[in-house]
Amino acid sequence: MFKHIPPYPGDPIMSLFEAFQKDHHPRKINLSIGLYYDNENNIPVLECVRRAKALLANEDKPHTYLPMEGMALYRQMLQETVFGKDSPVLRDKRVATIQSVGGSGALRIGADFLKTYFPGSAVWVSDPTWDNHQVIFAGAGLEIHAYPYYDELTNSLKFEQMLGCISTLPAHSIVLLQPCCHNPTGIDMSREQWLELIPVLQQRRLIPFMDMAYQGFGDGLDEDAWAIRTMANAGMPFVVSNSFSKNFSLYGERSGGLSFVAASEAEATTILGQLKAAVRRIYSSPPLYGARLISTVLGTPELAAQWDAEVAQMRIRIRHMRTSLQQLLQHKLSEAAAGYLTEQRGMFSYTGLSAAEVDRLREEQGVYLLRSGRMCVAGLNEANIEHVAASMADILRA
Ligand code: PLP
Ligand code: TYF
Repeated sequence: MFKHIPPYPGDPIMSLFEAFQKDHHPRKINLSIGLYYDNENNIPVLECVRRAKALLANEDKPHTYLPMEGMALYRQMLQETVFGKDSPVLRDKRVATIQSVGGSGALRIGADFLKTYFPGSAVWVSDPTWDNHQVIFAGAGLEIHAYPYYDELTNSLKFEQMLGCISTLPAHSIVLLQPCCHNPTGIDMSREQWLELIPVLQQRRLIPFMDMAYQGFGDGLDEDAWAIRTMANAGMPFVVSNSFSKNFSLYGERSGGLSFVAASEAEATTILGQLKAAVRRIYSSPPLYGARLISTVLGTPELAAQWDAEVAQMRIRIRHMRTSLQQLLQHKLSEAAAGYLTEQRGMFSYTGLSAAEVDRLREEQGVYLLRSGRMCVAGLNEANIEHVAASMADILRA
């Protein structure tokens, strides 16, 4: 019966992480998958989450179903986190938000929705982008193209080519953008560049799809949402997917959201209805526990302030690791241009290392990067950074 089914080769990032877990190298260091580790090399349980857990354990509420669109308080808190408390689009009730199964679930429900209501539209993603963007949009039956983004020669953004490409797209094309901490390059658009891009998106009647998985890891929770809020103020329709996996360190609880910014309250209500229908067709309703934890944190001012401070701690630690690695590399390789490390933002950096160099780092030194040269900077700590720098320097010198 099932003989014709071909084997699945696996997700390259997850497969590499599994190989890391099995590796017996005494000094192995995981800089591959996007996980935030603290300086003691642990995936943290945030203190605000720990306190929310204690509150929930006391309440001992039943594990009932959530509605299709998710928990009301979670959705409200999510909207305020993404769009800002005083957002005019929230005040006008022009945003339709559902709780999603992680950021990935938001991308998929959004992709399905767009495929249904804009059947002729293709999606444009940055070159390169997170592999799963392609997988998820292709899974929804959308045609995928790439716009220029990363310039290998200068390890920076090809903004003019990017803008040039997007300026030629047909109306209703879907343009996937990352508002902060670009995965995989770590290279973000500047505010000036967003201010050039947004009118093009608006005038050409394109559909921006803003995918935010690292809010708070760049410059701050509000700062990182600046492009989203600027688009909201421009009075244009767009889509936002967001994930709390990293900034709450709640990866496995699958907590995210999908928001459509519409032209009116009535339009937003209709969209919300169709998003609920989409959820019902696939998984009926989203998971409960992550939403309870996050809404408890964000709905309790003291815990919300603590979250903000803990996100700041994670952001500052990542920045510190960027500066330290840069200094070590510059010291070891006077000729090395390690400047990219502090120019790039968020968990990832594109190092410019070739696949062959990445293979040598892994095989000889136990240092795991993605073969694209992407490094998860959040895997560095005071105890392993010297080894990483020495290993990179050896390989770059050879
Ligand atoms: N979008 C980007 C750019 C990501 O890097 C990730 C990472 O996991 C996601 C979406 C998906 O988030 P989640 O893990 O919550 O599904
Ligand atoms: O890019 C990353 O490493 C993160 C984590 O299928 C991730 O976004 C990687 C692969 C995957 C899901 C999440």
